[in-house]
Order: sequence, then C-alpha cells, then structure tokens
Amino acid sequence: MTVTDQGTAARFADLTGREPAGVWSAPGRVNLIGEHTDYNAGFVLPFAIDRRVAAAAGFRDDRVLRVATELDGQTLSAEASIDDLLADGGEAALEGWSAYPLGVAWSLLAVAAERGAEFVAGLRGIDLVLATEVPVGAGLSSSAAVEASTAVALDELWGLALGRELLARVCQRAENVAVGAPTGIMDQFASLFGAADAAVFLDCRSLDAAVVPLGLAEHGLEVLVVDTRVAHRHADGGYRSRREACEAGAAAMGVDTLRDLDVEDLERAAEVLDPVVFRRVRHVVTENRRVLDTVRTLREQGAPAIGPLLDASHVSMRDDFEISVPELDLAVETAQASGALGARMTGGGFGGSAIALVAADLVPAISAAVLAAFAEAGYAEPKVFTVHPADGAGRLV
Ligand code: GAF
Repeated sequence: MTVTDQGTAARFADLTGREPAGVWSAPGRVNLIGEHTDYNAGFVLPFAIDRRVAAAAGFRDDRVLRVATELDGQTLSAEASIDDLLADGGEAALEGWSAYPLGVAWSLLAVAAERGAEFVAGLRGIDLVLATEVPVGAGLSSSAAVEASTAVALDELWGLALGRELLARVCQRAENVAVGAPTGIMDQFASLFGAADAAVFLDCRSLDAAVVPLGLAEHGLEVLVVDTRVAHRHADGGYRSRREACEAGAAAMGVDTLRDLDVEDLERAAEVLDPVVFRRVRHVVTENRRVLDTVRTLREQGAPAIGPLLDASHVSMRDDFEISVPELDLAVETAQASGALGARMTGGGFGGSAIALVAADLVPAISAAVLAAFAEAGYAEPKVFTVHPADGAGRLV
C-alpha cells in the first residue's frame, strides 16, 4: 500500500465499503542532534522527513473505533469502543501495533471528557485505515507518525481542535501509558511541527519551538540515512535504564532534571556520581550544549559547518551514553572516512539508523562504501537512502 491519498482512500473503501471523510498524514523524523535530552527537559533539533504514514478515516454508525493496516502483506485490524476507552484503565486492554492508534484515541478521549458527559456522548465511532512508508524499527519514528496521523484525523473528525502542542502531549501520553514506552516528546513534536527544508528546535522544558532553516539544497547537501536493520525497542532494556540513570544523576546532583546542569557542573558531578552515572550525565549535559551550538552554527554559518558537532555527538553516545552498536559505528566511521561532513547515530540507539551529512555528489560513493563495509564485516545489508526535511502532519484531502 502506498502513502498516497488515493491509495489509502481506496484501501479504506475496500475494507469498509464506504468513502473516507478525509485522508490525513504525518511524517517520520530524523534527529539531527540532541539525543536522550528530551526526557531530561533539554534541547533537541529533529526534522520531519519525506516518508509518511497516511490515515484515511470516516465515521461509523456506532461507537466503535476500528483501525486497520497492512504489515508484511497481511491486513491487521483491531477495535475498541469509545465507552471502553473512556472507562477507568481503558487503555489496559490495548496491545500490539493497535496500541499506537487506539492509544491515541484513548488519550484524546481523556481530554475530550473534560468537556463533559454530553460532549463525549455525542462522539461517533470511526474507521481508520493506516498505511506507512516510514520503515518500522529503523529509528525513524514510524510510531510517532502513526500517532500524529491518527491524532490529527480524530481531532478534526471529532471537532476537538486541540492545537498542535496539546496533540503532541496526547500522542506522547499514548506512547508512555498505552504502549508503555517511557519516551520523551521529541518524535511527536517533530511529526506535528515539521517544516519543509527546516529543523524543529525544541526546548523540551517550555515546549517553545522554533523552525530553523537548513538550506540543504542551497548548499548542495543531502542527509543520508543508513538503516542498519538492527531492530530496537524503547519499551524496555537500554532505553529505560538510560532514563533511570539520568534521573538518578539529577537526584544525586540535587536538581530536578539534567537540564539544570551545565558543563561547568561536570567537575562536581565527577566527584559526586559513580563513574557510569557520571558518563550518562556528561552525555546529556554536553549534548544540550551541542544542540545550542548547532542551532547557532546553522544560523551564522550554515549547514556545511555543523559536521564536527554531529561527529562529537556520536562519540558521546558511543562512549558516554553507550547506546551505539557496532553496525552504527561502522556506518558512521565509513561515512566519515568517505567524505561525509559529519555523521552520527540518530534516535534512541541500540540499533536503528545513522545519518550522514554529505555533499550531494558524494551520495553514490558514500552509499557504496557503506554497503561494502557492511558486507565485509558480515553484517546484514543496510538500507541506504536520502531523506529531505518535510512538512509536519496535516490533511491530504
Ligand atoms: C526515541 C524516543 F522516542 C525519543 O523521545 C527520544 O528520547 C529519542 O529516542 C532519543 O533522543 O526516539
């Protein structure tokens, strides 16, 4: 299934026997810099990419929400009633892939319920058919794209008009509570606030966001993604333990969040914290600084000058935060050695993708070098492709 308005609308018609009321879509994201800083109330600089999830949606005659998608050639579907989702603990029964769209419905309904019983009694059921061109498990936030496309569709059909910032929070709550992944708000924000040719500079404490033009084409640059195809999850394991280490570090330093520390505090942190927690803290504190430096460099000198900051970010994630894997390191090192201006892993880590900032005419050579290096190392063949900063979630038709 393709993420076109016609393709997704036709699939909706096949599955429901009706035309959809509309088709909405939302993009995946690449994070340019600022990793594991969002849940520490810090800074991030992601951009929405030109790979999207489309959501065709239309009312039903009952109070059921039914979601469907295709995965590996199979149609998956799931449903929940509005009333079950409104009940206490209504999210508990949601599981598998459908916890993302139905979790967003649950999270939206909790906000809608604040408008009173009469308002929610008037809400009608909805059929929602999703189609994705964001690779799943590649660290490009296919989950946030599902959440944001669902959120904008339901928000409009139910006449909620919540506004983008609240929709981002609604999506994050779905991911944290219904899915059970303790993530920050970066991915949902990028998917909802993205803008063509620009990155989204977000202060995760205030949620103040600014669009920072990247001018990639103007500088003859491309962002190359290397999807290592090493699958990752955020609900458990390393992501959760990194978050816990950050919280422990903040508590031991006597601050609410690591955002309250600056590089000048690292000397004291080295004395107070155990060595592992110290390195986790040092990553976050220096990464916040690198995000600010990247935004300043973009504004003052342009994208060609940010390469060293990307490289430094990768070293910090590899050595201090310890969230890289050999495949990501190989992608980064090969891109750098083949002429990339800068490269780093992107997203939560433990797999997923690396990005490289490269001159457009070097894309074929760098791609070939990465493929050859993976083959030589005996790793699975990665997917190597360019992405372009794109607009955030919206209505297609
Ligand atoms: C994942 C999470 F979903 C984000 O909130 C963020 O923490 C990121 O990992 C790491 O920067 O994408």
